[in-house]
Amino acid sequence: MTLFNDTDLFMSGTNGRKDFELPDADVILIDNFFTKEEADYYYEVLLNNTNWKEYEMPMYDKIVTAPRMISWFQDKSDTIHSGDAPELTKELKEIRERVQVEVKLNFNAVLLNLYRNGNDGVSWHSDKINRSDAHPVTASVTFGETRMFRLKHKFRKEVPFVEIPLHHGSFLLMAGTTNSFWEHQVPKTAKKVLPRINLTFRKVIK
Ligand SMILES: O=C(O)CCC(=O)C(=O)O
Ligand SMILES: [Mn+2]
Repeated sequence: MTLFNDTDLFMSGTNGRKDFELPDADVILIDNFFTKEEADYYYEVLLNNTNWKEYEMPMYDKIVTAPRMISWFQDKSDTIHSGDAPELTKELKEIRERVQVEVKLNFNAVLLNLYRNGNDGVSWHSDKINRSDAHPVTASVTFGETRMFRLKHKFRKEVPFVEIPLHHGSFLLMAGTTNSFWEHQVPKTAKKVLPRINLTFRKVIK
């Protein structure tokens, strides 16, 4: 398959792990976390076999349809309210295993986002998982089109914002105080882009 065949990225062999030296944040990027073959496989499976849903969200004084599609999966457990979220599929469990081995943390839920084209995106926010977890860790995996991921400090206007291209097969970790001090977004783009799938693994506590 020739989609997303960024030879520079996949042939560089650096397998680089990049630590961003940001104040009040702990952000790590690993390009090529999945091989091109693995990333192509997961992209196809997730794009075609996921029950993608639109959802409504408040925007100023209106309710609007979010510019992306989502699907939630969560482990079943007596102690956690999983709502209607189904169990993680075989492929989602495989991906989670790779992520957990890397970060040495466990996650019990994953949110899948589908950005169908450049009109889809997510506006500035930080990940709030539950009230009892002051510093939620989110581990994010991307398959498909490269889109920009921006981070900005919530309180220190003099700190420059950061722009990270998230490539096919990449992994991004936001740990420590990142979600307390920084917001992130995936801006819309006027470029003609193919779909992008993003998975954010989370630990939901009751
Ligand atoms: O698509 C992304 O890279 C980020 C998604 C995100 O921020 C979220 O689901 O909370
Ligand atoms: Mn987020």
